[in-house]
Formats: sequence, C-alpha cells, structure tokens
Amino acid sequence: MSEKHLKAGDPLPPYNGKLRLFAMRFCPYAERSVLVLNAKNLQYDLVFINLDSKPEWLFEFNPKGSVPALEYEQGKAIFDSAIINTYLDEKYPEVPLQATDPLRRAQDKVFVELFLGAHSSFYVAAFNPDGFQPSHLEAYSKGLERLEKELEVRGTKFLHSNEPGLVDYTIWPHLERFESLPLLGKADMAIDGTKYPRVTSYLEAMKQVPAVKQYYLSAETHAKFVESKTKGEANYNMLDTSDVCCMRPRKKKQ
Ligand SMILES: N[C@@H](CCC(=O)N[C@@H](CS)C(=O)NCC(=O)O)C(=O)O
Repeated sequence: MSEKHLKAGDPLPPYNGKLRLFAMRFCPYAERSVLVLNAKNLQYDLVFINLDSKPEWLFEFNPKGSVPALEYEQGKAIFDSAIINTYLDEKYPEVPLQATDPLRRAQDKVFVELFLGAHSSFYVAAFNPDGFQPSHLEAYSKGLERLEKELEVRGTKFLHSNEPGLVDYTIWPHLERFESLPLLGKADMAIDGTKYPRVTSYLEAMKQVPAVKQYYLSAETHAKFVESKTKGEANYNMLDTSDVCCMRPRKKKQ
C-alpha cells in the first residue's frame, strides 16, 4: 500500500468495489476507523489526503473536507469517525464491538467524551507549546486518572471487556500519540507506570491487539510528524517508500 498523500490536482484512484476510507496517516480520528475496519476483518482501501492541499474530489465525499470519510458504495460516503464506526458496527455485526447493554454503551460514550479533555491538552502541548498552561497539564492528568480508575472499576483487560471494543479503538489513537510527548520536550507528561499501573498494562495490551499492531506508529514517528507540522511543512509522505524504488548500488572503483 502506498502511504503517499494525494493533493489538489491528483486524480481520484479508480474504485475497485471495496469499502474505501479517506484518511491521513497521522490523523487520530482516521485511525479510529482504520482500527474498526481491521477489527472487523473487512476488506478496504485507504486513500491518504494531503490536508494542506486537498484534492477537489474530497469534497464530493465529505463537504466539510475533513478525514475520515468512508465511501460505502461507489460515490456515496459518510464522514466523522463516530458516525462511521457506529455504522460499521451495525452493518457488519459478525464481530460486535459495542456492549449489548444500552446503559453501558452510553457510559462508554460518556467516558470517551471526558477523556477527550486529555487529548486537547496533548494537542496544545504538541502543536502549540507556547500556549500550554498549567490547566492543560491538569486536564491531561485528569484524563489518565480517569482511565486508571475506569480500568480498576471495570476489572477487565480492556474497557470493553477482555477483548477490545469500540470504546478502546476510539481512545487508543490519542494514547498512542501521548507517548511522543517526552520526545517533544514534555518529560512531565510521560505516563508514569508507578502512578498509572493499569494504564501502563493497558497500553502494552493494546499494542498487541492485531487491529492496532497493523497500523501502529512509534512515539518517534509521531514526534517527527509533529515537528514537521509545527515547522509549517507537515511531512505527510514521510512513510512513503513508493518513490524509493530503483537505486542501483554504485560500482566499486577498480
Ligand atoms: N470529529 C471528526 C474530526 C475529524 C478531524 O478533525 N480530522 C482532521 C484531521 S486529524 C481534518 O480532517 N481536518 C481538516 C483540515 O485539516 O482541514 C471525526 O471524529 O472524524
């Protein structure tokens, strides 16, 4: 698969009958949908978008011009990770990812909603460090404390159950990125295993989940992308190897 991000003027790749997700390789919201597609073992194609130079056809799939958007039938799409993921879970129920109890489903959504405060702090710390305030650190710690407590109360390996579910795939992309903070000069935002033992085991367990493993990027890679973006030149194609094809070894001098 090419990791190349398409830009304005690039043609829309031909549709080949599979589900198709418009994404950006470093977007946590697009990652949520990729994880759900993986967890459900669905066949799909990914089309990566350069968000600084969007192809005109992106707006036919999502008038808001954001990713993720899911083309579920040729030329027909829905967008927003929460909408896409609920749709996928209902349309392809073979691997159910949500609780059967309506109250638990609601509680999962409440948890995600509250956890997003920590993500907002991550975002400021990573992309706008000059705007970082003590209240951001507080909100970040609160999110981790909440996760620690929730794992304790639920008593399961993942939030969903002993198998990961939608709630786990929804918060994971944010947690994956939190691990890049110490590399971005935020040592005080490292996830401390003595303070957050359950969160630490949870992170390790999530990294072993096949749906996650297939799309996981290291803290170093996330940090590199953040650095490129904060310099004003987001390096969307840094993982793309499709152009590095034909380098011949140099002949040795006689
Ligand atoms: N609520 C949306 C948020 C999606 C979102 O913000 N995506 C970002 C990329 S991570 C985007 O496409 N932004 C549009 C832009 O940069 O113009 C979701 O959950 O899908």
